[in-house]
Amino acid sequence: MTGGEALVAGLAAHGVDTVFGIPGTHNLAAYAALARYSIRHISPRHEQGAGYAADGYARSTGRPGIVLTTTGPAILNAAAAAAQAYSDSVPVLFISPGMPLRHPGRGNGLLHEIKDQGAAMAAVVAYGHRVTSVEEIPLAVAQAFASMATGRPRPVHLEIPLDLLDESAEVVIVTPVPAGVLHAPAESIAAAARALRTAQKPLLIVGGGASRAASQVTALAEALGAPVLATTNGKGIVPEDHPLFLCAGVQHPSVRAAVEDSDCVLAVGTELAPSDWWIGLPGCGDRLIRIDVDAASINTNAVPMLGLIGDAGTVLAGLLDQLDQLGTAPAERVGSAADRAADRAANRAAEWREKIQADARVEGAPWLEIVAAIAAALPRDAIVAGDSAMACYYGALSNLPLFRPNAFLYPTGVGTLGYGLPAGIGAKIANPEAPVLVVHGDGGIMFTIAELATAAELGIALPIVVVDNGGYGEIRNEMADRDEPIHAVALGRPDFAALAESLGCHGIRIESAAELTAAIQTAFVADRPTVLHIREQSRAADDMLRQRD
Ligand SMILES: Cc1ncc(C[n+]2csc(CCOP(=O)(O)OP(=O)(O)O)c2C)c(N)n1
Ligand SMILES: [Mg+2]
Repeated sequence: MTGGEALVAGLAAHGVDTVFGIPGTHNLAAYAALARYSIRHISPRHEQGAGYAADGYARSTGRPGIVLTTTGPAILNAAAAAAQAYSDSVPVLFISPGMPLRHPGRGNGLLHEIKDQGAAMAAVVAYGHRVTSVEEIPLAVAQAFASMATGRPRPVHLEIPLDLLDESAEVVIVTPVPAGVLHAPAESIAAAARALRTAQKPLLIVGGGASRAASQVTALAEALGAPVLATTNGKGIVPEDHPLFLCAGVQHPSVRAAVEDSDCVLAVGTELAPSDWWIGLPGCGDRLIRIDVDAASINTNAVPMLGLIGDAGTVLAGLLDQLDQLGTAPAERVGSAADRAADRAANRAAEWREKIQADARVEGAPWLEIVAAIAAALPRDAIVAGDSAMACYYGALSNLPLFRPNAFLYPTGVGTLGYGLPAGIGAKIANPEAPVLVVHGDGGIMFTIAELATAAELGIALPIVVVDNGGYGEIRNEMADRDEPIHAVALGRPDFAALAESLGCHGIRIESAAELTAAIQTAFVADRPTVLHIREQSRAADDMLRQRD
């Protein structure tokens, strides 16, 4: 086999069905093999788009997304996507050729040569590896998959010297070894169960690390009568109309108050990071139990009284067993007493939900009409891919209810722009039956606008809502808040509908929130993607238009 075929055979052996990439002079041997192994190739128009699409594919399936680029600028174009996937714990395998095996590495000036490609990528992924023989390629692929399937899922970069892709050798394809799960010690689980059982006012906080443990999370919340908060990446793990669910998004003052009011807080699969806790996490270490698959995270941002290192699903199942053995408090065990305990829990949750959702409505006020119009068009199994725009983090995050894990694909940690559209494409490719919707600001969508052409080529029914306030609204507001000159934020108001049409999509100008619901419903069954362009009327928007005059 050539190195290119060894790579592709290795991917096929790991069940890869889709690759997002762009061909180039240095990766042709890999492209030659793709078709032979029936792997679908998607052609985003920029490598950054390939990276975000693979991220959306991975988040929405739990299976690694695969990116294939050529050398130098091509793989560097994907680096922001690798960093985003790293910060949000998403398994994406970035594959690129590298300079030839025997290469002095001191600036020979080969095509696409950069100073240290491997080091640049190693800086933003869990690990990067450069193979040194064709025979090693299947093993390196297997190692990458094993790493992404064990512990905290994070991206990997695999570099294959460009001459090895064309070289031939006898290779042995390495097939996957089923990954084990990480268990917390039984005595820690028992201690956690006792603390939770004796708590009068327990609270759960779930993050992206609990995505694959949705049924256990809901069962635990119900067993304890504990209300549930979700971080951005935890949105949808507990269906948002569940009586014990409080809110997705933990940036609200009343969320802090709810944490302060609880006597035992269980945080599952979350870093408790400032990118979620914008106004800070209240001190709660003495009442905090954490479950995390990553030993390095168990004490990060808050040192818990009890840390359980293990897979969320396994540890939660263990906790449920222990709680069963402990039984309920005798007075609450039967009949009407049990009903009263459940009522008390539901009432406590309802009180907090009201307070937190009131905060969320104040924060999201300018976007509530749009968000409600979107909500009215979304079936229960919908997936929403958002961008770092105010309509998403002030509007949709806490005010748009979603009902399945990983239903909200959003660039949380690194907070990149240009994520939503390609991530939505990746999710739709992976879940053709599911309704997938994209929400973008007018600034962020220009970062990856070229991917409209990709979506059009694929003929996918993908509504893309562009909330246009004339520029970088968040940054404009921050400049205003600092009493500093407002500049470099106005972007004019491109005709996004016409732009969409020119790239092969439908494009519609939406004049009112009322029109939006019906337009989204039509877009969900259309023969191609639809850009829904909303020109927002707001102080920020007027202000930005004036600047352009
Ligand atoms: C890659 C990248 N570059 C720059 C920024 C800084 N930034 C954060 S929000 C923002 C404005 C985004 O504008 P838009 O998408 O229109 O959303 P709006 O703030 O108007 O709601 C900018 C420039 C960023 N987050 N990511
Ligand atoms: Mg904007």
